[in-house]
Amino acid sequence: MSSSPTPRATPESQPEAVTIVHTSDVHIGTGHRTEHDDEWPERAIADLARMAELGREHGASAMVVVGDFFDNNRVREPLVEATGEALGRAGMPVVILPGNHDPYMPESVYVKHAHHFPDNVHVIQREEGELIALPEVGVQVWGQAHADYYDFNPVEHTPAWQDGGDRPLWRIALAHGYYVKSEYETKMSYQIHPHDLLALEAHYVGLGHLELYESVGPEGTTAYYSGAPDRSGGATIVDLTPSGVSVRHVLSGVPPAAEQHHDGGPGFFGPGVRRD
Ligand SMILES: [Mn+2]
Repeated sequence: MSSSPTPRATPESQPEAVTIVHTSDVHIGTGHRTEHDDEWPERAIADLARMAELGREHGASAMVVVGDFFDNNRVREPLVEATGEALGRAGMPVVILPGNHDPYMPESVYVKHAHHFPDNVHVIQREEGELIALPEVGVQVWGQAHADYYDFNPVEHTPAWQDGGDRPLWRIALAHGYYVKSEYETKMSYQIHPHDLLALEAHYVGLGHLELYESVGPEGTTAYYSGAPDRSGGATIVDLTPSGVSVRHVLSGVPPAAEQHHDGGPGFFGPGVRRD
């Protein structure tokens, strides 16, 4: 649990308290199963349902999924249909940011099978950034979608935040990439630099690509990797309140899968399993 002051908020513009649930790197379409194999058609969809349930248990009124929701853009339609049903059952708005495994492009799952996504789902489509306002929840969500398989800066641009009028909206930024905190990350694709996080002027930055829960970012930001459901065993709960933003990782009770790496993280260059 941590708490930090919200940036640049004045008392009269302070939104009402809202809780959101943050997950990433669900990797639907790997076909991965476990001994928890009442989980038809695969663990990743059961993980998605569990993350939404954790959100509901902790009072979340929206969910964000920060990249690599699908393992690849060739995921077969029955799985997409099952995913859409699970998203519909989330019972809250869900904002999805496409990542490097599931970039938003004409042949992507998000386009080919768009009709399987229920009305509560909002997919960020634009590489240069897109703002999705959810005034019924009290939040606005911005992110830059991966839109091809090339390297890109997922926080190159800055959001044009809405003032929200009568009901101010919390500012949630999403980014799927590697936070650069040492020389090591400067060798990686999709770099996210400290000064770019600050420039977002967000109350909360939800990150994805690394698969363990972690707080990152310079002072003045509140930025977290949520942890992948199957690696971290849970989801990240974000309480946005007038006295500050507090963030914690909560467990679903289903054990994490055996160690494996979809993308980044320790062992990425070692003998660990990659799925792409
Ligand atoms: Mn990734």
